[in-house]
Amino acid sequence: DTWKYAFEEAMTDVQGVFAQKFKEEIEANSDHQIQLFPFGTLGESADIMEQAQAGILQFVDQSPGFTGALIPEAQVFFVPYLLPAESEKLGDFFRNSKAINEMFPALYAEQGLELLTMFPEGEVVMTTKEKVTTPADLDEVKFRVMTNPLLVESYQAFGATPTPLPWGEVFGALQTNIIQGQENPLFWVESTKMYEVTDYITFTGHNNFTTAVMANKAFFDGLAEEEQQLIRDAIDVSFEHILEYQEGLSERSLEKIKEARPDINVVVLTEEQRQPFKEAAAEVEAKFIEMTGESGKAILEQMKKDLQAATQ
Ligand code: 6CS
Repeated sequence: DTWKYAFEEAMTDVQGVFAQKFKEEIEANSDHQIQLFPFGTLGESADIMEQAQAGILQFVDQSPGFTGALIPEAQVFFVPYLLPAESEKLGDFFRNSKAINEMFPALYAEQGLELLTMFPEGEVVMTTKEKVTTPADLDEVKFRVMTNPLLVESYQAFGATPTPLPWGEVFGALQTNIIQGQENPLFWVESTKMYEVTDYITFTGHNNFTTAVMANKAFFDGLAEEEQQLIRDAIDVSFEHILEYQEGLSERSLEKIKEARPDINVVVLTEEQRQPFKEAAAEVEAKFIEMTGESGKAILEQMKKDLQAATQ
């Protein structure tokens, strides 16, 4: 039989490389086939999630940036400066985190989803049309964020006018100046040519991009134990593969961007310049707890413990 797996990026992007490894592992170790659906083949992120919940797809990669409406606690990934921006320290966090591996699966299960893994996709940078070194520079800047209430809060706290949009609308909206900024990891800035429609790349250090892979839960629960193990093993191999694949990827992507757009401006905020952005984080954290109550608070506390254990 054929299992369908949709994701939010192109085949050659990070989610695509993960998915291709997963497919390779499943097909090498079983008679199952995996059919991959990259971005643009089945709709936006929200569409593929609906299809996975309905059981039309067996697997889906949806980033927490789009899962906030469904699972408010997933917005914890948008408390600024919670995750270290650099990816190096995140492998152990995602491998061992109790919040990720024990608490989140129960929340995804309530939505008919078997959470299989979460992994980092790289340091998030802002790309804008004007220079940004202070929150005041974001005043009047319509800044695109993923469709997630807490990200809206973050960018409000950063001084911008947050504009939630699905991915498919971002390039055009920048081109026509409906928005003037967006945030994403560098591989994505490069592969989607964000450098053609924005002129400044700013390293603020406020986040690393997290994504999540899940299965339709009824499908997964209906599998024999050996098949569930086959899937878990393929996920583990793909997880290690994607971390390795990303070593140096941000640096290489930045080089490619500079080659394609020699006059691009790259600004790395100093520790001092980051301070006002860091101060905004407390407000966002309070909002997160307001939105998610005890359940969110417990996840946030556990995440902090897990991060400390992984990064000390
Ligand atoms: O910003 C977004 O919407 C997209 N960013 C990444 C890195 N992957 C998929 C997502 O749709």
